[in-house]
Amino acid sequence: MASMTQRVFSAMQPTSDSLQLGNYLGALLQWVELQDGREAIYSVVDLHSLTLAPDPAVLTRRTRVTAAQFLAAGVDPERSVLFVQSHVHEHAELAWILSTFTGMGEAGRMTQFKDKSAQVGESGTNVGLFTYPVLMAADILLYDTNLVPVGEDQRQHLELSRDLAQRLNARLGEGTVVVPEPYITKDTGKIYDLQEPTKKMSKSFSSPRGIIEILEDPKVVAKNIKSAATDSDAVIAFDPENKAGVSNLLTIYSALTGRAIPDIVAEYEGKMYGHLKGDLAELVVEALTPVRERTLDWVESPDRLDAVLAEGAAKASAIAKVTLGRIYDSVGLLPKRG
Ligand code: AQP
Repeated sequence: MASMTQRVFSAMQPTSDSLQLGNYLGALLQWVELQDGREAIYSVVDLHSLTLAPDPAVLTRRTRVTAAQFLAAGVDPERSVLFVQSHVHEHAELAWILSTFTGMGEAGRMTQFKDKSAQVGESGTNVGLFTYPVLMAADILLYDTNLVPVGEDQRQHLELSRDLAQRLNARLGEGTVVVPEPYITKDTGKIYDLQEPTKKMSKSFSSPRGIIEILEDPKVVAKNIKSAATDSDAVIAFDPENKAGVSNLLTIYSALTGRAIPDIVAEYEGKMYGHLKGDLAELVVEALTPVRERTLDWVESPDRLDAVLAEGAAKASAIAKVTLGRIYDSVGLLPKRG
């Protein structure tokens, strides 16, 4: 059953040619940190990304480049399992079982479905987009996961995963699955769009000037930070409600330097927004440049990258097979002989 060491699971979709700063600060840095002393399993969830109807060749390319960015940011294949979701068929199978435990009403309350379906319109809204959180619950429960490091936008989906785990245990017997806990950082759990600082930064939905992409040309990164939307009262203060733009910049500054926000505010007292933006642009470029360079190295060695993913899929499959078998038995599916 559940392993003695705490198990961590998280994933990202290959929905862009580059991850964005929110993915990096809100999730990826925690993935790297949680590798210490725990059993970490990370995935590129390509099945999820099919909900946005990607071009097939683009999806293949993005799957590799997403995995490359995980490695470049510090996911260590010697210590963690890194794999592509579609390489482990148990994810789709468990999602079916979990969908029979999910109420229509509770799935319909997911705010990300409402947001994404509004963004893609009626013609782009498919059933997969609606059942997305059920597949996400399957991703997590398959690995007897204790801890799930994600950004704030995934909190509601994680609640559903917990509810489903508790429901399975209540109906099928305690210990059928492990109930996962969210791991969401308070400060960087939500990094905002630079042009619309009340919306989260997003790979698929932010505008080119609202986003910081990890793999972007450093000149564009700097330009986007320097032209970030701020208010007109020209006072550097942390006040997310009334000064969303500058507060977002201060959050990023603090995350990259490890310095407390009041400290940074004190340093910039009486200075112009331009000062803060110029310094932050340098900090962001400095932090992202090595990640970009290491990603390009991995992308240039697709065989090496595919070998890491193949090894990860074999390790993930070995765990997933056992969990799914246990759940199949619990729900009463007739065991296959021979
Ligand atoms: N702006 C953000 N601030 C902090 N964390 C964030 N995450 C995403 N945006 C921010 C976290 O990064 C991981 C990415 O998960 P995903 O690829 O499944 O997609 P998502 O949550 O929907 O993120 P995106 O970047 O907005 O992707 P698209 O555009 O494809 O929907 C998660 O842990 C998420 O919380």
